[in-house]
Formats: sequence, structure tokens, C-alpha cells
Amino acid sequence: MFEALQEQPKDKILALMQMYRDDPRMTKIDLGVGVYKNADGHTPIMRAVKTAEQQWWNREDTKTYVGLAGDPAFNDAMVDLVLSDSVMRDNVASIATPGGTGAVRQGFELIRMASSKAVIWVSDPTWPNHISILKYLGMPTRTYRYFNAQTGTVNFEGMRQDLSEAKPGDVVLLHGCCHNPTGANLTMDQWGQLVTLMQDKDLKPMIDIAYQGFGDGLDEDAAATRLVASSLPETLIAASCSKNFGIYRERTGILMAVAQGESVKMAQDNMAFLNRQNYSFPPDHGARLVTLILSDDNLRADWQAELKDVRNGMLRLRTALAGELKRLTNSDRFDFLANHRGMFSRLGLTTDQVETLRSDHAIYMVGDSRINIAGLNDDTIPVLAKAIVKVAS
Ligand code: PLP
Ligand code: TYF
Repeated sequence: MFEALQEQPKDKILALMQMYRDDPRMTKIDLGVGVYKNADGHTPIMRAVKTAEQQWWNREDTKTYVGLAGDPAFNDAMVDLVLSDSVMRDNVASIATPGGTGAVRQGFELIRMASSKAVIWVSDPTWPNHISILKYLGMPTRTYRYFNAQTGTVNFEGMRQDLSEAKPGDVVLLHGCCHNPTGANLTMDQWGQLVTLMQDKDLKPMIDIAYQGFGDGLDEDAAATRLVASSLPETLIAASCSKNFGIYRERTGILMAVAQGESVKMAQDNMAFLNRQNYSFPPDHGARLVTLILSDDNLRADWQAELKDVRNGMLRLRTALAGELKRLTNSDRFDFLANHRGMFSRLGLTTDQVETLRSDHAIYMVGDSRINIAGLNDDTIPVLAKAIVKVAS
């Protein structure tokens, strides 16, 4: 039977990661895959995670199954972290999932079960896996304009115009903060206007929030998600713990459905059903660490302090790169870098220019000129800035 299989499209970001590994040049710079790295290029285990692991190793006395929806304490802690008191706990259904990707996948499947004709509107551009999973599931998808490559800002007018074509019941997929791949985000005022548009047209928001704490702060980064969830009757939220807890390979995430009345239990039962169909029980180790950290004052304070350092480090690198490019180009062309938030910024270079940066300068970024800010340090910022100016002029 396997002879009938066909080649599948490769994940370009992961392919780039391999190319970087295979490059023998000592001066190579990796600005590809979205993983946080410190100034030495290392992805450390966060202090609170290490402590929680030690505590859990001492305390854990069974490896029996957890529930289909995951450990309720994890779900409670995450609902609290993402939604705080913006919605009543009784209005939230939730399941633990393998990472944010698992939450996205289960969210899409839930939509398909509830409303197979609904069109899913995704930003142009968006995280490539959104599109590939939707395609794999055979779900109708359309794009809305999002990014103005000239200014490096959100094309909000274009976004509104495109979404005005959506039909009642269509789903709008939004990045809760730190947009991947552009780094450009709506202002709170624009989020407010978007909420009105979704209310007027009876659109259903699905929010993917994979970088809470990487932009302006834990509460600041969740503000848009909380606004949407508290303003509309139904919201789906896929949250990832990979980045903000640095537990990428533990596969820790959660899908939340904010709903009204009887729909809450119906959503809960269907989400647990989806977990059972796809893998039975979600992974527990990463979820357990997150629960321990969020429910212990000392661990939580230490985690927040380290996350703040991570965030401020990336903000400092942004400002430094924008400053260096301003100096070299004598223009404000790259000022947007300082205004973007999260790990990523899209530089606005052509595929050829990105290719030249790789071949001639050993600088690796995604083909759409997305850079991972955390891949830089004080030594490589001038190198990158000089190379950008060289290929772009
Ligand atoms: N959503 C977005 C926009 C992402 O960038 C990512 C990647 O990190 C994820 C979801 C899911 O990440 P993970 O499955 O590793 O938690
Ligand atoms: O966009 C990124 O780089 C991260 C990590 O299939 C990632 O979201 C990349 C590709 C992928 C899964 C995660």
C-alpha cells in the first residue's frame, strides 16, 4: 500500500534549521526557527521549570492515566493565566493538548464538527502550519490582508475590507499577540473596532496565542484575547506553553472554548471526544510543571522574573538593530523593527535577497525575510545590519 503514498510538502522553517546545522561556516547566524535563544545561542531550561521538575520528581508517585481533558488544575491555571477574570469560569470549556499545535488542530476539528461550511479567515501571512492543517482537514479557507510590507505595520483598512466579505458564522483566526511571522500587531483601539465588526457580522473568533509574555507582559499580551472573549458569545482560544515556559519538547498547550449556557458542556464533551479520537490522553509532564509554577507564589515570581528578562532582552535587541540600521541607511526605513513585538519581524526583503544573505553571509532567515530576534546578540547585530544594507541597496 505504501507505494501509493505521495511526496508531502516540507516545512520550510524546519528545512532551514537543517540547512543551518549542515553549514560548516563558523560565522553562521541562525535567525530561522522560532525558539528563544540567549546571547550564547543556547535555549536554556527556565529556573522555575528546573525547580518544579525536581519537586515533582520527589512527589510523583504514579504514572497512571490522567483524564481525557487533562488535569483540571492545569486547565484552571491556564484559563486564569490567559483569561484572568474577563469571563466567568463556568463559561469556559477546556482540554489540555500536545502543544499549541495540538490546540490549533483540535480547535479546527471542533469547528469542522460544529459548522463544516464555515470559512476560516486567516491573516496574509500567517504561521504556515495554520494553512497546511486547514488544507489537510479540507476546511474552506480565505485570507484577509494583514501586513503592509512598505511600512512594516498592520494594514488595518485592508483587513477590515476583506473581513467585511465574511458571512455570518465564518471564523476569523487571529494571533492573540506577537504576530507570527510579521511581528506587527493591532493596537487595542483596532482590536476594539475588530470586535465591533465581528459582533455586527456574527463572526466567530479563534485566537492562537503562542507568545504570551514575549511582547509587553503577561497581562498586556493577553489583553486582546480577554477583550474578544468577554465581548462575543463564543470564542475559541489555542494557547501554547512552549515559548513562555521554554518547554518546547514537552508538548504543552490548551484549547479553550468560551460559550454560553448549554453549549459549554456540549463543547466540553466534544473536545474531550476529540482528544479521545486523536490520542486519548494529552501529555502530562509539561502541564504538571506549568501547574506547579503557576500555583506556587515563589516559583511563579521566579518564572515571571526570568520571562521579563527574556522579553526585555529581545526588546533591547530590537531597538539596537533598528538603531544600527538607521545609522547605516541614514533613513527610518527599518524603524518598524523597534515597534514590532515578540520573537519575529518581517524585514521586507525579496526571496533573492534572503538567499544572498544565506549564500554570501551565512545568515539564515525564513524565505519571507522573517527573522527571529532572539537569534541575535550584541556581536551579530552590526554584522546583520551591514549585510542587510549590502543586499538591499
Ligand atoms: N501558533 C503559532 C502562531 C506559533 O508560532 C506556534 C509555534 O511555536 C504554535 C502555535 C505552536 O507551538 P507549539 O505546538 O510548539 O506549542
Ligand atoms: O514559526 C516558528 O518558527 C515556530 C516553531 O512546524 C515551529 O512556531 C516551526 C515549524 C513547525 C512547528 C513549530
